Amino acid sequence: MGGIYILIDVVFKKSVTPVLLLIAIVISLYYASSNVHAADETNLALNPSQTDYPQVTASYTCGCDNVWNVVNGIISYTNNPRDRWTSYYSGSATDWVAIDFGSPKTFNQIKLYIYDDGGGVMTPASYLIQYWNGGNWVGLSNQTKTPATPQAFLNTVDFDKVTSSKIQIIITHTSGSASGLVELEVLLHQTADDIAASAMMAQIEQLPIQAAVSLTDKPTITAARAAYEHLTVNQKSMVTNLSKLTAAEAAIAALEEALLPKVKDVALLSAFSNAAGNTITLTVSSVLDVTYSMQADKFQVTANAVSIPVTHAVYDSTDSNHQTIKLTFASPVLMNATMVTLSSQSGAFKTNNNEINKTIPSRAVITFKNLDLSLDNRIGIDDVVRMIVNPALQIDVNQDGIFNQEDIVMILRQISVQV
Ligand SMILES: [Ca+2]
Ligand SMILES: [Ca+2]
Ligand SMILES: [Ca+2]
Repeated sequence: MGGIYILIDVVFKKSVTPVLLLIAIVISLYYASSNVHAADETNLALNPSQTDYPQVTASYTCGCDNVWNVVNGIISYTNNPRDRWTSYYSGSATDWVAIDFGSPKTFNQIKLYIYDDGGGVMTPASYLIQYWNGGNWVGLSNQTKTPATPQAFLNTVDFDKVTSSKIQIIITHTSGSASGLVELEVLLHQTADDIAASAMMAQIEQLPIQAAVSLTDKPTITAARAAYEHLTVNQKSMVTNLSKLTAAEAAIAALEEALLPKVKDVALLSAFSNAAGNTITLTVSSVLDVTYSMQADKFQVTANAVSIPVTHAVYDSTDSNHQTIKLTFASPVLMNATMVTLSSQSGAFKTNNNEINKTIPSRAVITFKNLDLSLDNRIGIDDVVRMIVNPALQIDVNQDGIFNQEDIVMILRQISVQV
């Protein structure tokens, strides 16, 4: 605290011997050290300029003193400099000194530097501190006065943190004497735990709100959690905005969850085997994720009740819609098959909106032999016409329950590619 003088020769007004001088130095060192605030403890009452806020007033001030002396940052109990407010000649049993901060301030400690000249100005009988709650003057909660009864020099009052724009100190004078104050300090006194908890809360406050969290915030959120876990139990109990951290963590968990593939039904629109009998072409209802490694062993094919191992499952690069899968076999195993079924397990393929197929139960694959109704080893328009006109021959390709234009279009595609 720059600018503070600790001069206590008033205590030793009589002849100051070298021993008393030594005592005076020791005492002044004691008061100097007890007056050191933690770096972040600002005296909220300080106003050496005597203008604007904080503003200090009193019920009465001796004409020889100045009430602004109690907020000037100087602590001098001597006449050099003369630095005090006194109620000398007020004639009242009590007087008050009030500080108006001009705006709400948060504090939990007040220090009174009491002037006592051992004569006309004595340590008060008692003092009462109140804060303005916007409508009334009210007492401070959980006050601890050190010392319990007033004494000359420093008196410290600790209490629960309060936010207020004004305080007043009502002083009851010692009978027959006036009271005096050299300085009044209003502080937000912080313990090491307070400082640790405040730093943690500031770190949490920097986090984005839940709705604004993105995955790039994860390192910041993880760091905040690590810092919180590093606190002691007592420090943790003082962190009042932990819910913001847990909300940010929940947001990260939700974003990461959204990245995981969802298992969804993906409709299989058509399944045709080719004339050569070595390929089944599957068309699915969704656009495929071509970066996903398809799982050939998750497709099961049986031909005339015999299980056929699928050698490869590949994306059909000729399909610009990216909805076609080709299953290939080492030999023309399906060439003459008429009863081919296909099933697949979940995870066989993935769509580009991050959906993995659910298990597809056994369904018929339409073989070359199923379509070559004219038995001439080619699929021609005559085969298709024959199917259209004979309901018994119609194939519901997409298995949606009806045979209609959609099915016919898919069958017509077999003509061009498999003649
Ligand atoms: Ca002062
Ligand atoms: Ca034919
Ligand atoms: Ca259909």
